[in-house]
Amino acid sequence: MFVSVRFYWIFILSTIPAVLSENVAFIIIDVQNCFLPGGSLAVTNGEEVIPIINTLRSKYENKFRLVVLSQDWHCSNHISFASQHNETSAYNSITLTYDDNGNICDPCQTVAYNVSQMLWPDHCVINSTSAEFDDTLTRKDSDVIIRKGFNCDVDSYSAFFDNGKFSQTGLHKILQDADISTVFVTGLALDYCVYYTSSDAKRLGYTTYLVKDGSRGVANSTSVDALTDMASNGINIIQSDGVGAILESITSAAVSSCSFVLTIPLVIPMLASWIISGI
Ligand code: VGL
Ligand code: ZN
Repeated sequence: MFVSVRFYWIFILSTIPAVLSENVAFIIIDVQNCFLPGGSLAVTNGEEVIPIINTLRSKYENKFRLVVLSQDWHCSNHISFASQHNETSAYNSITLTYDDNGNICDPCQTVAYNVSQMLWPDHCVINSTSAEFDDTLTRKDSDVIIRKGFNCDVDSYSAFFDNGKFSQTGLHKILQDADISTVFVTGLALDYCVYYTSSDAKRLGYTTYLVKDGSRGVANSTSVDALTDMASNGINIIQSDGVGAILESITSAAVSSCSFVLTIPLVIPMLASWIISGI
């Protein structure tokens, strides 16, 4: 009896950290050499996101249950590279056609999906230096790395799905398995991969915060459009100095639900043991 009561208390107390720790993931999109100064698809001022992301990590590391880094990871003849299309140059858009299995076709017997594709300079080729994360970006062994865009025939702006929504990267399952309900998204580029990832996160049901100063866009007009669209879809656009207060409010909500949840297993046995022992 003594042993089982002791195990009971150990079990109850061991659940406290799990109930108290926030269900929050910090998602860092594509902070890779190819998108930084000197890279083939350098985002203007892209390097400015690095100290902001590193500061958020160092200040709130213990508040993020998961830190996720996505990595654009393309075959050398990727369909999104202008070099693979004779008549069209980079930064022009084309339409790609896919059959009902999600295989690219041209010509197609029947077109099942049309996917608009912006053509890019060659970038982030698998295993190249260009695809590596920036050296100064803080990283840990526990970071979750999500590679995307390695199917040569379809692009993948979002860290959740490819652009045709033919396949998942596995990120949603990883977040679900870790019981994540809130995500903070940062990185490059605001008007493409950050925008698509945040939009999918919100659609998948996560409370989504886009940390605006922790992100930079390829172009101003597409960045403005992306921000407007995200805001209208319920994504919270915030600055990095607002992250602390949001995490605090998530913690206090967790503390009150923890106290409530623990009332039954803690108070009832306590009262019972008082009654039994005649107090
Ligand atoms: C990206 C264009 C092409 C991005 C990736 O990370 O935003 N943009 N590939
Ligand atoms: Zn890419």
